[in-house]
Amino acid sequence: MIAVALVALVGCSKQSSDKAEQPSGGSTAAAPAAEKKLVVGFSQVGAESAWRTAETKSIQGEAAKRGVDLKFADAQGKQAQQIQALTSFIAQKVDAIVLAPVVETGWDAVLQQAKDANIPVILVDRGVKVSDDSLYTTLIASDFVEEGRMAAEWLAKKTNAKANIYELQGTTGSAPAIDRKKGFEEILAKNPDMKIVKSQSGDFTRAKGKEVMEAFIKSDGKNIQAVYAHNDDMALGAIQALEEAGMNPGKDVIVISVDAVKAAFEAMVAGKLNATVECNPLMGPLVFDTIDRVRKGEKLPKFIQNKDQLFEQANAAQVIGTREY
Ligand code: GYE
Repeated sequence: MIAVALVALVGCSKQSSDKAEQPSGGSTAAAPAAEKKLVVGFSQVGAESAWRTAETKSIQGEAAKRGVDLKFADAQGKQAQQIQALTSFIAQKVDAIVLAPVVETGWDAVLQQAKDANIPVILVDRGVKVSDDSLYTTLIASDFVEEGRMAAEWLAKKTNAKANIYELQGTTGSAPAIDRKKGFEEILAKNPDMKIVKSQSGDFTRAKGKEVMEAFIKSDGKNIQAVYAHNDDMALGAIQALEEAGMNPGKDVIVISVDAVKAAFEAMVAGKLNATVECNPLMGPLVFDTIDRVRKGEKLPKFIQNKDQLFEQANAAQVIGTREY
C-alpha cells in the first residue's frame, strides 16, 4: 500500500514539476518570485561626517552582498532634496524606502504618499516628528538623549561637577542635535556648578566645528574649561582651533564628543580628546533584516535601538585596533 502511494506521489510531483517547466499556451512564464531583485530606495542626508560615510558604506555594502538593487540618493544636507528623492522612489514603485531624515519635522505629506502607495519606510539613525506614527514602519537608531546623559555624567565625574562648558551642536532641527542637548542638560540640572556658557551649531562638520570654536576662543579664551561636541568631527575641528590658539585640548580643556569614529580614537590615543560616546553607524545588516521582516508581514516595534557605550583615553589604545569605522 505504502509503496503504491509513494509511487503515486512521486509520479504526481514529477508531473507537476514538468508542468512548471513548460509554459503553457506559448505565454512566457513569470520568473519565480524568489528570483526578483528587491528594490530599495535609500535617501541619505549627505556626507558631513565620518560617521555618515561609515553608515552609507555599511548599507551599500550589505545591499551588494544580498543582491538588493539599492537606489542611493545623497541629499547634500537638504530636506527638499530628500523629499524629491522619496517622491521619485514612490513613482518607481520601489519595494521599500530607507530614510535618514536630516531634520525631524516636515515629513508628513511625503510619508503619507509612501503609505498610500503601500511602500514601507524604514527610518535610520534619526527620528521624525509626525502627526501619525503609522506613516513610517520603524526607526533603527541610538537613543540620543541617553548619549547626552552619558556624556554629561562622564564630564561631571571628570571635573568634580564644576565646569564652564562650551557646546557645539549638531545640525539645527536634527534629532541627534535636539536629543543630545536634552540628555546633557538633564544631568546639568542636577549639577549647578556645571554650566553651558555658549552653545552654537557646527552642523556636524569638522570645518564648522573649528570655526565656531575659534569664535568661542576669541571671545572667552581661558574661561573655556570643557567642550561638549555633538559629534567627533566637530570635536576634532575644535581641537585644532584650541591647538592653534596655543591651548591644550585633552589637558587644560576637557573635550568630549559622540560617535566613536576611528579619528576620535586616534585623538584619544594622542591625548587630545578625552572621551567619546559611541553611536553605531553599521546599520546595513539590521536594515535589510528589518525589511525582510516587514515583507513577511511581521509586526515591528516602532523603535529598534542600537546600544552604545562610552570610550575614554584609558581604554582607547587597547580598543582602537578593533574599531570597524
Ligand atoms: O552622530 C553625526 C552625523 O544622525 C546619528 O549624524 C547621526 C549623526 C552622527 O553626521 O556624526
